Amino acid sequence: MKLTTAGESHGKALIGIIEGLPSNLKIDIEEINKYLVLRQSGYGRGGRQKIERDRVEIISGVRNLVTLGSPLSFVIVNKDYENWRRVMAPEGCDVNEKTLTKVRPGHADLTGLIKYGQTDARNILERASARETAARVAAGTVARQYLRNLGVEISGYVSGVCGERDENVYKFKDTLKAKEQPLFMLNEEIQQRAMRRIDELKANGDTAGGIIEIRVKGLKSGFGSCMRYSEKLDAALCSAVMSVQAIKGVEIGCGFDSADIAGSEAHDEIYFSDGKYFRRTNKAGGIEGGMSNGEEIVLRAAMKPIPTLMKGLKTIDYSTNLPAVASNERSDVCAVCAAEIILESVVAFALAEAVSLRLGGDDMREVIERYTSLKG
Ligand code: EPS
Repeated sequence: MKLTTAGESHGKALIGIIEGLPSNLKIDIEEINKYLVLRQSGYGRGGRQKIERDRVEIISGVRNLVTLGSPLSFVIVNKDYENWRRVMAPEGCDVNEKTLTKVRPGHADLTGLIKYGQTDARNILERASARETAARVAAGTVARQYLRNLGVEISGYVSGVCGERDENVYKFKDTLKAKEQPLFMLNEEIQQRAMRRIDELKANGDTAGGIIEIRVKGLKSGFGSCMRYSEKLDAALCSAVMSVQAIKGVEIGCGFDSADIAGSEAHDEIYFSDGKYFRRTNKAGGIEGGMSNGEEIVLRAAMKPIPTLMKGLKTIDYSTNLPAVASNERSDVCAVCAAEIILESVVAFALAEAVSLRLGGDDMREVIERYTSLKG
């Protein structure tokens, strides 16, 4: 299974092509739209989200809401394009308007300018922008529907915003309520503090990052590989998560904490009962030896604060190399809820890839049969 995305932030549309889906997978378009709306939500989002009303249009690969086995392609139109046509139109436009040379520290602007031989960072930021993640949410929701046929569910919540951390341990079913909350947090007191922190940062022209926890329930053991490093499941998940704009760290299970504890405390002892292997703890986060072990997958990621600050950081003007204040027009103060939805989506896609690598299958019924017959 493979996903290609295309599209500029203020261009005509975002596009995705998913290759390798089996036939006979039922597609729920309203669920894709639900996740697109959720990606736009959350406390701390900026003005752009008032313009966009993301909805997917499937172009190919599906007939009467069922996949054909051919590439599934889709479009999400950028409503803001109408305001940007005169500076973004591929058919011809004014490239001297809306230029950006006061490069933003933390964004792709400066490195992209040098690498791609450009003089206007507009030609970099339009693609580097996190707007691209709308396409990954649409594709990830298709992957979620594929996994649901196998009994695999994905959830998650925000466990920290700018230092306001929730260290409580939650059950999978508790995490399902997170999206009803303004910051997708599960502890009301911490959420209130986090919202106040966002308000303070906004008033100061600043931005916030956060921590997101993703959970996967119901995946049988043996997905990934201990034989080929390139197919290790933890590596695939971490790669997918790190490919999301603004993610700077990721851990599975105990992650960084496991470096500080003894081996006797760091591993999950194994038991057998009623014909099944099980553990009473899950410090491994559901992955051992690069393979799923049948326990819940637990993954945490750190999102840095958004690099477009209304107060502007010190930088240089690329057109003169003289000192300047970084460009800003509008920005999200905190997009940690968006990141939560995006991470669920990229995790879903990476898992669907791992399942399809092991089980193959041209027809969804074949995939279900093969999955059901696995011991794990
Ligand atoms: C982004 C800048 C902002 C964000 C954008 C990512 O867009 P604009 O420049 O139009 O205000 O809102 O994210 C989205 C548009 C989105 O849909 O997530 C950036 O520079 O990365």
